[in-house]
Amino acid sequence: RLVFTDLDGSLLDHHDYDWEPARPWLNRLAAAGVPVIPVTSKTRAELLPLRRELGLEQTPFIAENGAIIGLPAAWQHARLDRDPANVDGLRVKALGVDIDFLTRRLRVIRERLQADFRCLPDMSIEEIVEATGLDAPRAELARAREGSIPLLWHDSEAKLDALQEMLINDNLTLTQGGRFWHVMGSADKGRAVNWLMARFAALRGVAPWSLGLGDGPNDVALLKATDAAVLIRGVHSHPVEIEHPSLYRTQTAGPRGWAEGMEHWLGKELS
Ligand code: 2M8
Ligand code: MG
Ligand code: MG
Repeated sequence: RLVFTDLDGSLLDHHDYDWEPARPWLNRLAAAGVPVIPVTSKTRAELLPLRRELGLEQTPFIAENGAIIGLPAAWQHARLDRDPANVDGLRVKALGVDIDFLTRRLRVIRERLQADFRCLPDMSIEEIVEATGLDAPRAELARAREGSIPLLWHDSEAKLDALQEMLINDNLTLTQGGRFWHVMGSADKGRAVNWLMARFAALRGVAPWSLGLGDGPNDVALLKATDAAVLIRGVHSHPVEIEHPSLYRTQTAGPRGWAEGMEHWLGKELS
């Protein structure tokens, strides 16, 4: 069994990033040996302290909306991973495109569209703190992008459609997070989840049973990739549209909804 989970607005509260209500379930899953795999818009740099805090250092992670995958030692494969591991023992896979390419493309698109939007790497620490409620050190880590660029959109719907059209034409992807729009290569959370399930199968010889949890439009691909899914009540203005044969919608939001979804799918089994 594998649990794939979004962070912001799901395991972590949308406003203050608290995860206390999910703690008992994280402990239960750890005791049962069920890996909890973060699947997030956050950067690898943001995940390093967070994984420590959440007790998820032994599990892989998916960062930057599916552009980056991090594999701890137990998830590395002698034949499939040929590049050397990082100093921290992690192996990092990039499924998207080079960040410099993305930066350049967005610059050109801004010129052509004359659109008003602000890219997170161009924002000051104060602006990021103001927009997200992160503290300054965490805001700094959010700026360390490797495969995706979050942006705040200040222009019309029509121009947003035009942006999307230009991105698709360049084989790039646009997806919506809690506060930002995110631009990346042809990566998404679902592809990265499938990649990790294939890795699990390569290591263990069996496909895993998987549970996915998320709250936003950028989690639809993640939820669709898993056997059972939890759509956590969000703070989003428009409802998330998804069809899934085994979907549970929570009554509560954030980490409370996360625990509610866990109880629904695994409550009996891990009692
Ligand atoms: C951004 O991601 C969230 C995901 O829902 C958003 O779009 O609102 C990213 O910049 C991420 O790196 C950062 O940690 C997060 C903080 O709220 O915002
Ligand atoms: Mg979210
Ligand atoms: Mg997210």
